[in-house]
Amino acid sequence: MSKQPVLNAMLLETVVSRDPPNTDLVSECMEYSLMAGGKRVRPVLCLAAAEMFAASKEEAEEAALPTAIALEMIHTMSLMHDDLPSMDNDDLRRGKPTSHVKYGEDLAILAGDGLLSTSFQWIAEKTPQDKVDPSKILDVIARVSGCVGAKGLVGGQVLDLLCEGKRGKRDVTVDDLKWIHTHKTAALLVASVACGAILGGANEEEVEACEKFALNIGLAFQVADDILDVTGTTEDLGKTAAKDLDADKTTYPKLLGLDGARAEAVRLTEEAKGFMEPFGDRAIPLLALADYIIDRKN
Ligand code: GRG
Repeated sequence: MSKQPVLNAMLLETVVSRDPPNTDLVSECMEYSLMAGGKRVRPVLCLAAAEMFAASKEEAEEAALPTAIALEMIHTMSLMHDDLPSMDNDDLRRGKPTSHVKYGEDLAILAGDGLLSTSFQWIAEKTPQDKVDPSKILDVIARVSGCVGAKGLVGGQVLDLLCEGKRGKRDVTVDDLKWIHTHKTAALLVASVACGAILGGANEEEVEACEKFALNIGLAFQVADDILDVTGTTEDLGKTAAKDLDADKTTYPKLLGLDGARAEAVRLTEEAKGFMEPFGDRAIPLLALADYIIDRKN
């Protein structure tokens, strides 16, 4: 992911204005969480989609970088809130103490809220209105906010909590699992690719093709995540002892078996690639990202 240095520098910029310097704990917590080693999948997808339609890489970056950064801020805050004691109650993320373990639950909630609001501020203030039609910027804001709410990440998280038995036991079906992941994981990936495409200059039909591609890779992403949880890798199935198939959480390997889950990830990715056929070679970066999503090691 060669875009990481640019993305990391800009993410840092979103929180550098500490006031008063070095004592602003909420900014410190935002920075800690943003810089804790994420793969930056969502901003990279956004920029790759923009590049597919823009006249040049430079134009794509200029138009889409603020939105790419905003998407990573939202992703980060969703992880911070997901880790909280009232949610998944995780102490570690990416091998480091979670935000609430390091800064306390109060600050982790507030820093997450800070990231969410700053994300929209970045799209609105930093997207160059002389280069991108303001109606497109509004469309992007509507899509990003829509994918966060009750019909997006928040809704997916709620069904996930219910399925984990947080409000009483219930049987979990493959359809439940698909709904959770469509909203909790895929929705942000769909917004990332669609917004990148819009900012790069795609027309409605092209944006729709991008959405279909991203929905499939979003679901494949989660299947791959479930496989990684069990095996530590998305490859080597059968070589690594299955750790966790009986744990409380319902996962694709648990419902489909490890080989079934791997086959589903490959099927979803191949279907995703089909939606990119009209774009020929211009889609190569997005196709490579689709492969990365199911072959990644973390
Ligand atoms: C966004 C307002 C708002 C609330 C959030 C807590 C919550 C509601 C939603 C949970 C969303 C969640 C944690 C989804 C899981 C998504 C996922 C697969 C995360 C892992 O993504 P990677 O592998 O992470 O891209 P890195 O560590 O690389 O950044």
